[in-house]
Amino acid sequence: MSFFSNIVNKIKTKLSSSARLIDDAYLEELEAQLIRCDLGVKLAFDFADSLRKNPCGEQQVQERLKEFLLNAFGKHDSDLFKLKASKNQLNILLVVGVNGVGKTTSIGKLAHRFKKQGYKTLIAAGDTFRAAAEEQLNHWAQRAQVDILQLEEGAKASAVVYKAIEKAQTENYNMLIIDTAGRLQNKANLMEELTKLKQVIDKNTDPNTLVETMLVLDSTTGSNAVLQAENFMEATELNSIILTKFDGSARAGVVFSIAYNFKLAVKFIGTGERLEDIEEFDLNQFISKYF
Ligand SMILES: Nc1nc2c(ncn2[C@@H]2O[C@H](COP(=O)(O)OP(=O)(O)O)[C@@H](O)[C@H]2O)c(=O)[nH]1
Ligand SMILES: [Mg+2]
Repeated sequence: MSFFSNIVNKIKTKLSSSARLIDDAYLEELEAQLIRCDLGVKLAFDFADSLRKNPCGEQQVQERLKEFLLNAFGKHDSDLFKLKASKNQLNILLVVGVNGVGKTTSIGKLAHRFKKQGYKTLIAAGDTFRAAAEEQLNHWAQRAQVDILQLEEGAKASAVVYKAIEKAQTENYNMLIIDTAGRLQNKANLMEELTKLKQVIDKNTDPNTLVETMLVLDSTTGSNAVLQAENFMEATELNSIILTKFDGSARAGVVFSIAYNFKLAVKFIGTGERLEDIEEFDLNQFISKYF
């Protein structure tokens, strides 16, 4: 049974009334279930409200939710979820997120993916805080067979980013993916560093460069992912999301919650630990799969 029919059926079993039109008790239970499924309070309330204003029978709830989500995320703009990279320009992906969400792994997978698509790809070891981080990124660079830029121990992340951009420009790379630290001495330091890295990028690139800050979120953390998104948005402008660990206990709801609350599109989904385990997000396919 799919994720959303599951929600609707749970409500049916709980409310044994066979009322044909949804009532207040039904709507309250629906809101609770949607929140439990990580769709977020705002989306759950707004959807219930739309049913209140324009009631329907229980049978139609699932279809109405599907419609609501498609409308909310721009039925006419499925492009929203697509990374607008092109080989005719330099594309820079600044990958941010807390420790352990899967930044380095996703960078390895993306590098592999873009290389296969014909991009000249460089990855930059911007997580200079943990010694093991560079080694791990190196390992991924080897697996993906792409070049890596790293500086001597103790170098600053901003220096890594500066050098990487310089290398990308002079050696005609068209894809640069930058790893960053997920934790520094404290949150303020981390946010300050990310702001600085973004400034270095903006200062050293021309308007023909696509610069995309991608926040990596672990889908298994549910609503905690939403809090992380809020924190990072305070520090820097985010452009999109990479949602990892979507294999196993997939929590589809969080995709919608984030997109709905922050108008941030999930562009890639990590589905495992292998090099190939990353997919481009496809809204229509995603909704069909879960309804
Ligand atoms: N199952 C699964 N594990 C993942 C995925 N992405 C990352 N991981 C695992 O999550 C852990 C942390 O990943 P890492 O890339 O080091 O996170 P970082 O600290 O954000 O750089 C590692 O054990 C990865 O193998 C995914 O899509 N699926
Ligand atoms: Mg890492």
